[in-house]
Amino acid sequence: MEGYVVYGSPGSGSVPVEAALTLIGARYRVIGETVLRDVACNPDVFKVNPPGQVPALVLPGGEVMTESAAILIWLADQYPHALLAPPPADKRRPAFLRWMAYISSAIYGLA
Ligand SMILES: N[C@@H](CCC(=O)N[C@@H](CS)C(=O)NCC(=O)O)C(=O)O
Repeated sequence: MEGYVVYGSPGSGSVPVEAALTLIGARYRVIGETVLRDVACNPDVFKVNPPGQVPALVLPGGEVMTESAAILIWLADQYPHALLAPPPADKRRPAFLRWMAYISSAIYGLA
């Protein structure tokens, strides 16, 4: 199977995506800048994510996902063996979704 492609930068929101892929045991490669401010100047990023932001994740089938919370929830659901999140029927699931949405919408931007 062809692996994932992560568009990112050290210290950016691509770090948890890379961590999740590592814990899952998935094959992936990273395309990115060593300095976060250069992300906004990287034409490769704009090709996959027109707002020019990372993280962006290219799935093995070619689809592109953006938005950290969406990517992390999707990965957790695709690979339940990695135990990255409570499964959909788990009583802890509502709190998990609540915090994923809150962190990405209310806290991420503060950094
Ligand atoms: N809502 C997005 C925010 C992504 C974001 O702000 N990424 C930053 C890096 S951590 C970025 O790409 N900044 C460059 C820019 O906005 O030009 C998410 O949760 O993934």
